[in-house]
Amino acid sequence: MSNLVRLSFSLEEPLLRKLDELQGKSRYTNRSELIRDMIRERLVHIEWEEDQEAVGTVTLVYNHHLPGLSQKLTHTQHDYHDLVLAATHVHLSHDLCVEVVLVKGFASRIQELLDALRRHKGVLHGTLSLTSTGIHLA
Ligand code: NI
Repeated sequence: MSNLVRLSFSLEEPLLRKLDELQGKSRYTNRSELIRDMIRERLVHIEWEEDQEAVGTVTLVYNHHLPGLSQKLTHTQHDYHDLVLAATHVHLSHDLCVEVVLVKGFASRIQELLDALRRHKGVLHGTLSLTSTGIHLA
């Protein structure tokens, strides 16, 4: 772990109140923890903007009764096999399935995979949760 450095900086009073509100809502025990996480959050957004390598999960809810849909979704994942680390399928109900795909790769290609999966008829919802490989955050 890196050495801690103490620093001081100036903030307008209303902004300081907002910071303390954020700390209260997020249940951080002190401002330093909150500010550290805010800096990391910004760094991760810059990684995405610069299309660096990212890690994420694609979650799809779909109706498996549509002819060939499961096969099409598998086929699309094979098209992006260099991104896919793992996939888990759960039968949600008689009709519906959820599939969670763990991915690692350039942020833009992960977004491409999500778009390609969502385009298939019968996919009711698809989301992407993107995070960092963590390499540039330590
Ligand atoms: Ni299923």
